[in-house]
Amino acid sequence: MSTLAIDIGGTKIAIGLVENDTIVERRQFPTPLVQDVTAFAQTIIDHANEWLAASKRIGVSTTGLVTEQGISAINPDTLAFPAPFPLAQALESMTGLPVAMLNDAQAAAWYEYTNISSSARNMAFITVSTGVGGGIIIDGKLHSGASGLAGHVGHFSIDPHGPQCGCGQVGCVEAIASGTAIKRRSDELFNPVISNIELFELAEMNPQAEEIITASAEAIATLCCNLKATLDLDVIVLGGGVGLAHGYLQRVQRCILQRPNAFQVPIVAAKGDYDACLLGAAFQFNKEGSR
Ligand code: BMX
Ligand code: ZN
Repeated sequence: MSTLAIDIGGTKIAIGLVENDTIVERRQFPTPLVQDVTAFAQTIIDHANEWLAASKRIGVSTTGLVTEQGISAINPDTLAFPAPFPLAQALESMTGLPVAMLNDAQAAAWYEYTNISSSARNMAFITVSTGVGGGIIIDGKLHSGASGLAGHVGHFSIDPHGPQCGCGQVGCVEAIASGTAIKRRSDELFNPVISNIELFELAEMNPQAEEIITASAEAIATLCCNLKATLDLDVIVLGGGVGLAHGYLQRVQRCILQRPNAFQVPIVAAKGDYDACLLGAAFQFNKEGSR
């Protein structure tokens, strides 16, 4: 059965035609303004137009808190949904196809869990991208909580003197470690400004660039150890543009190894690579998974 998969991130939207858990067609485009839900849905449909006839259903994974009423922002700096943004309803009425929707990292967590090559029962997926998102699997089940908020681990406040987060707290992991936070610090240091990809390349010979990336990796390591202490996880899966950048996972691993044994947790790269959230968008229809 063909599924039109849509992954809405703070920076880009990826869409794909997914058959048997494989992406057979894929494209991406910058995330448009989130104001008018019909216009937003129309932009997505326009990009997916030639795949619609083949699609039997639509799976969406999106940044933000997903409820029956729509999508809302926990951190409007990541994507400022005018809450609640009824995108599933709009897509359903405009295409006539059934639509299912989950938070992006929750969707990826479920996909990654059913594809992990171990007997893990308790797992977290963490994406380090525009924001820092998370999805939690407890005893083999996706745990989204009564309001859908569970897994928003980017908003663990870990430093009372840290930077302000768009969610209203101070010192959130997201405000320290996300691609947005990295870019903000990098822009303060480098003139002319450089991209995060250039920052990672520069880090090999520039200690200031390395320091910015290490601060991010340290915050993610703290998050991993906090999650281990809270949920006794078997493994953590890392994804996202920053999470999968060259050498980032190794930096997080090195920081974790400096913590007490009890809080150490294995960390692996997402099987779905940069498309873990897109695959998760389609995979949410497999409620029982394959394990
Ligand atoms: C934010 C939050 C999460 C999301 C995470 C990663 C919003 C709009 N988003 O913490 O719901 O999972 O960012 O999002 O509040 P991404 O856009 O970086 O993939
Ligand atoms: Zn926050």
